Amino acid sequence: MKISDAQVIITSPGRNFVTLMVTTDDGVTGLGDATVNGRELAVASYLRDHVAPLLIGRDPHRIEDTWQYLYKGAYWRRGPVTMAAIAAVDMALWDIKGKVAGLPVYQLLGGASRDGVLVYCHASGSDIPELFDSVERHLELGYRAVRIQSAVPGLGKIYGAGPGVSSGRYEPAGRGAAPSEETWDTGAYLRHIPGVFEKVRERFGPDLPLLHDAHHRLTPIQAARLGRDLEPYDLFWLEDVTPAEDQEALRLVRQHTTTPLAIGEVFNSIFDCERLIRERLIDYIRVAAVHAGGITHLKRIFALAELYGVKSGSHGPTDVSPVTMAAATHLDLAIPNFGIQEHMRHEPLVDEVFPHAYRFDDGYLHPGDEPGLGVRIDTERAARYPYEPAYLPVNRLADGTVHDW
Ligand code: GCO
Ligand code: MG
Repeated sequence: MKISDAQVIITSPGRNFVTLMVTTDDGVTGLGDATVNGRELAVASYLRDHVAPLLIGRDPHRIEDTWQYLYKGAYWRRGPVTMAAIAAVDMALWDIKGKVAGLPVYQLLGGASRDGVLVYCHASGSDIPELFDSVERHLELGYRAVRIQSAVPGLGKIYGAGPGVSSGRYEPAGRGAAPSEETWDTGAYLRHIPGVFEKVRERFGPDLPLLHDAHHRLTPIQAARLGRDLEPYDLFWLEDVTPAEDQEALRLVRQHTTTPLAIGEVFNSIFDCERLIRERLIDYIRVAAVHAGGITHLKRIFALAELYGVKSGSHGPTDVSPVTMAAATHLDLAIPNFGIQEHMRHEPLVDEVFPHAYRFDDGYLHPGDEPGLGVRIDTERAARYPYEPAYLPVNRLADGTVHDW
């Protein structure tokens, strides 16, 4: 069996997705996600111009060898563009292997270690009543763990929460020729958030697992203070407190708080989180299959994490395609150290372009039992939604300084 074709499909059913479709000479197809939010065409070119020609004629069953060939063979290693391109090839080859074997990918990964994959949803509001409504709506849908984001008085719209943002549907941030800009004030944020959690705990009780994302906006000592201030509200995790490239920052945070820490959605490789895991500076590693080298590389990261008692918490926002959600769900079901899975619902239009076997039921996702990853792409529908430039917002302080987020 040989790979005979590799096509890049760009579609924008409400937001942009880059998909690799690999076809074998037997007519088996596999799908991989290559979407890097706001930088989509860079990965599309990497795949089209530099990777697709190398795939033709290769044995699709040699997943590990292909991964090493693309990673070591390029000489230029790591980074979101390279690793998303490798991830797309990797997912497509796992998909093909599953289809040829007649087995869902989780069976190839060792079989189910649990009955379903616990997920958390996004609740947010511009004030407390709006936030409560958002939490209630998600509980009615069956969610058993909720990420809480809130607007901050005095600040305008901030990413993930704010006036006009309802029920976590804040993506995409802006479609147009340039990113929108937001204004940030860490002091106002640190003063406001603990009170929000106090009210959420009063209203929803002590048992509901609550999460919060600080979007890399804090210094280590500010993050330590937030972790400490949130201790009475017993968070499941506090996410991305400091800029992710500074692994050492988490040590200081760790020394000051018992609030569990999660990080990793912008990591691309095991080398980005090796120290965090080995030195037990985090509790959850949040890598995404698409941005960190696919199923093959995530397996490796989660296996390292298992040795140190760190659990998985894969990134699953609406800017990764259903192909990544499927890859994550197969892994989540199989690995021993699964923690939780992020689940932001895609718009119905996205699910129409990418019909999928994974399903949400009563707070859990299950990848389904279709051979392979269990996701298809309706290429005719996909073609109806051409690429549109879209960016994530840029964050500035009141004096105009560009700030982390
Ligand atoms: C999350 C994330 C997302 C990212 C987005 C960037 O925890 O879901 O922080 O909202 O900001 O994926 O493209
Ligand atoms: Mg996040």
